[in-house]
Amino acid sequence: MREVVVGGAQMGPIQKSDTREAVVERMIALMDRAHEAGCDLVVYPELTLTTFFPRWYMEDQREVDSWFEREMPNEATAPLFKRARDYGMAMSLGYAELTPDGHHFNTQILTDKTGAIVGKYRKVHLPGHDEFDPERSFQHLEKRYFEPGDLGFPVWRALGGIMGMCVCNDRRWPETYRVMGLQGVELVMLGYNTPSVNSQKGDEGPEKRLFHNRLVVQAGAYQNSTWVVAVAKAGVEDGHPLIGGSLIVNPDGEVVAEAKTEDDELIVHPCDLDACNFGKETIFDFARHRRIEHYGPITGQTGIVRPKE
Ligand code: CDV
Repeated sequence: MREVVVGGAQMGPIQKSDTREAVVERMIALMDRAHEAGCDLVVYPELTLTTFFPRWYMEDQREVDSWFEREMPNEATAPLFKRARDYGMAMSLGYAELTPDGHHFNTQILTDKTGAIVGKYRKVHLPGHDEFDPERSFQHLEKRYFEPGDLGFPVWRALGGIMGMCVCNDRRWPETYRVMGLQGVELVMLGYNTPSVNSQKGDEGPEKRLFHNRLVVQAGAYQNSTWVVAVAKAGVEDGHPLIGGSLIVNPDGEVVAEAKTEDDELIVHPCDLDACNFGKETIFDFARHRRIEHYGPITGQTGIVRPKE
């Protein structure tokens, strides 16, 4: 048995006016609860430190950059890293990263139990659009503010297992999990900010959105025989609702823990990484069963190529 006690630290809403310091206090309170629950690892959502700013259209690059972190840890997050170190707890959190040479990424990191950053992932599948879209009921400007991640889908040996990360929209794409699955991933950490209503389809509301959230996370876990921890930023941010529904899914695709609120809430589960072995050695033994000679279109094309009429 290789057990990692995992805490999914769902965050309630963060308003535009909330400071990073105030958010970090809330994150530390969740970490304190995780420590009491015996967690080895605590996972925070996508863009944990601020409101989901890509819903706001901005033209002034200085204003855009004010939502980004130039270093990690920094002054605002230092107390969080210190508390994690004091507890000997690993953590994963998402933030907007501005690199020294001026690149903008939607990033998730993993620290070990000493607080050292051992893994970095940059969101590959950026949803939304890059110009103001009057047709939508609200904006989703990730393509305006971020570049697609340039690190691929790496995995890391940490906490006695093989760990991977992705961010929000990545969870809807089977390729995300499979590339990590092909590296033997045993626990995928991800955060999300998912609006409760589809901005292009008003009748797609929270029930459907929560259904899709479970569907993709459960499928990704089962088809790659891995644990997945999916953590929301939830609730109403400056009038814009986000779904909750943070969940932990086992390698059989079953939900073993799920958040009940849209507030700061901790979900916990002891994840035995050895539970990944059975699926990886039987029905999803990739080496025996995958037929790569038929998978060319997956890496060879993006859009649909329909047969001729
Ligand atoms: N932050 C996100 O990536 N949100 C998307 C929305 C736009 C659908 C998501 O996949 O949840």
